Amino acid sequence: STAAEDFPFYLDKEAFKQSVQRHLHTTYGTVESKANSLAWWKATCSAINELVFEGLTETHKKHSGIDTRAVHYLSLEFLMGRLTRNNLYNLGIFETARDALTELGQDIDTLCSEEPDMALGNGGLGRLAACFIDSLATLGYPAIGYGIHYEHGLFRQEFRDGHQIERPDSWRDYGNPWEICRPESIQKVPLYGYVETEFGPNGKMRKVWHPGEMIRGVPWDIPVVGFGGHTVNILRLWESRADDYFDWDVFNAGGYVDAQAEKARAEAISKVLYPNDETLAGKELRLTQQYFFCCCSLQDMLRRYKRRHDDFSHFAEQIVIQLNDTHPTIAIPELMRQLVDLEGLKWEEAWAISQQVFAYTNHTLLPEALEKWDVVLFEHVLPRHLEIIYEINHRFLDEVVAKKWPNDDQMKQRLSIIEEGNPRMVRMAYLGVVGCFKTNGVAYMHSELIKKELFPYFYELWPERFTNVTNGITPRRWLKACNPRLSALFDEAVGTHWPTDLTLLRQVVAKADDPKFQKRFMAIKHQNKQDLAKVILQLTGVEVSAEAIFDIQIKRLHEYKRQHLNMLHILTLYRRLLQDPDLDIQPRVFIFGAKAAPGYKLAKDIIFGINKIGERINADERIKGKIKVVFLPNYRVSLAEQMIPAGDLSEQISTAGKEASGTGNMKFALNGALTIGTMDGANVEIREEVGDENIFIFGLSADEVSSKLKAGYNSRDYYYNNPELKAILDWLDSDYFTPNQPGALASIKRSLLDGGDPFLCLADYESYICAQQAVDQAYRDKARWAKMAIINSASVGKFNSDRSIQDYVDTIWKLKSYPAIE
Ligand code: 26W
Repeated sequence: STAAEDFPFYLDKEAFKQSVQRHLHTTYGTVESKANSLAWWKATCSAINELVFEGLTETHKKHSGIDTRAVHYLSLEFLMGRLTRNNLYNLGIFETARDALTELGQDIDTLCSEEPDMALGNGGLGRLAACFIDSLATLGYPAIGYGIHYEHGLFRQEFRDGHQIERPDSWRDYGNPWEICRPESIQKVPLYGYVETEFGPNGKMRKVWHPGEMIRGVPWDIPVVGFGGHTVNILRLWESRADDYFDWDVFNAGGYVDAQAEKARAEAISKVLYPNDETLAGKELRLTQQYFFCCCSLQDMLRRYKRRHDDFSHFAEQIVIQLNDTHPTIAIPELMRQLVDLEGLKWEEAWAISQQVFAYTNHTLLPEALEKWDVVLFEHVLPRHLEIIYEINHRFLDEVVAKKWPNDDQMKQRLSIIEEGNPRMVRMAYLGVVGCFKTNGVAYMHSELIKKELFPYFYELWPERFTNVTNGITPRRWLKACNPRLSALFDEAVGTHWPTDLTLLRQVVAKADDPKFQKRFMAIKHQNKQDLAKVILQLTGVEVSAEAIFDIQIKRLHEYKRQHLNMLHILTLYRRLLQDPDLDIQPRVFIFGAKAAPGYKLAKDIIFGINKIGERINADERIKGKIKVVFLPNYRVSLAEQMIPAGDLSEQISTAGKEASGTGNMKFALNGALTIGTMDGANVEIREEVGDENIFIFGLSADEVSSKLKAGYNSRDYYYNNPELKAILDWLDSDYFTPNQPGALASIKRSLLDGGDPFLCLADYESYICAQQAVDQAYRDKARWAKMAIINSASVGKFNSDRSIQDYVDTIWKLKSYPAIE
């Protein structure tokens, strides 16, 4: 591990021990003989916090002292997971704490698993935000994350007879030791009501919004400890509360009960994270959530700015705001409102500032994920913002579009932020592109598709606004903390600086052929697989062998990610084994983890299908345990940390052109799994880094996918032309996997045939099966596999999220680094 002297907060074991004991007594009012693991964990956190808060104060002093430019990362999701282990590693005191706790009779792993995951996100986008704030603090950049303090994060998933059941997630039930409430920074948020045009004393016209309701936003700060402990930034999450002033009105009118109802309505805003990923529901509460946190965050920024400046001439030098997808784009008209209506700036001045401040990251090309809001709903919730959007749009169409394409009404319609139709809709992605100085995609290929397919005319208008920043992952959480065995091996091989300079691992490529190194590398993988096998047994009751290939697909359940293509491979192998029980295949365990959006019927059917197929296969003695299938319930960050170090094969099999980037693919490669994948998202760049001979690429390219769809794709052709494919699909109509429930899996087959197979599973089936055969062959040659695994692990330094952040800094944010503590 990194040398203690590299860290500013060296704390010896005795001091840590005493601190934990003191907190056990004086913070939690208990004693060693009574305390359970939860109490010990909390006391440990309090001991850690003594260092964290010191770093927080120092960072705050440094950054406010020099009045520095800072990035404000607005995101509806931050998928933080657990923080204890992460904070210990980032402070450089993990070993100290572990040994201190051992002497207190406590096991650090047990204590760390007392912490509930902070599951304030759905998937890739939320986890990316979490990796980014880790990297920002590690690199010493002035930064703040802004989001919502959801009372309930993403639902907890249980299986009942193979079906997904959603249960509420309550991550703060017993208090969260990391968060600090900041009532001194409460903000007020207006909603509903109407707008009036008034004339001021000078005869100047102005718009006045008379809100129908006022909500309070209460900030909770989560300290974000950078690796090395030199900077501690904050994540500021807003909780909604009823406004007391409003309560009093209703109360005085004799409406005590009504006042309680008002309170419940207000608190509903931050009650629960929407569990939809890639599909929008158009719900009023979701728009309210988006506005609520943007409004609070902007007021917070303006308040801080105004403490040091008496006009807005330096605003765009001090502040840059990154919008994590379109979810916070309402911040653009909100800044205009605050500057024009509240601060009295001229429209042109305010717009010039606004245009220099905002940048937008797009995370998806799927049409069903592109946010649009019904104009009528919008006007009801945010009447003033709709006016402002009309004004932005009007000026854009008249001054920009009409200049470039004179007398071209069709072009105006195409580019309008308002989509004409019934109903009329506000296109949030267009508002993003028009209101931001940069729009970026999250992998090279995705950024190209944004220019060519998603916003071709905007690209023609403003080519300089479009750019790429390839995603990354923090190597602290996704290697150092989750895979201590491999980390120790790398420490030995290249020294201890790889957690901040991941490209150092390239040196390990030279050892990829060394039999001794291969042995050690694969022994570690084997131990990690044994650990996961225990978890699998505990969670599913299924016994699996660490000798088998661990073939893992973990990500949200979605048709475009094609968990059902993986399922078709499983069915193929199973059928072949039944036909020939002596078939020579490498034993495999197929491991899944995925949550389906509660309203996404087919996604839930696929989960059910995999569970049922697994039950049948796992119980079938004829195949002698050659394949097993397990679906681990309640996939989340902390489970990913146990699964990824144990992966042999990483399934990245989305339809080409659909996965913007993927980040799980990076985590697996870094931990020595080989990728089987399509030419999609960041897979393309992973292939570039590891070399074509160290990855299993299959399937249609994005170009081939779109030409096939244009030419009229007929999945039935594949069904009728491939008897094996036909047989396994027909299996789904039977009750073979669902005794007494014939046809319970038929919806999956139907989607692939009658449904037209929109994500081309059948077109890619044969190529996928071939690639899987190549995997099987490669695994037989232990030395070859080891070499490939080592090369993967050593070659993906590019995907360090520190590099992503440095790219954002260089091309978009233009920040300077100011580590607070030397
Ligand atoms: C409106 C509903 C909704 C909710 C969430 C639409 C879209 C989303 C997200 C954009 C979904 C998401 O997490 N996208 C993923 O973002 C990752 C980080 O950039 C990428 O690696 C994934 O490819 C992308 O699917």
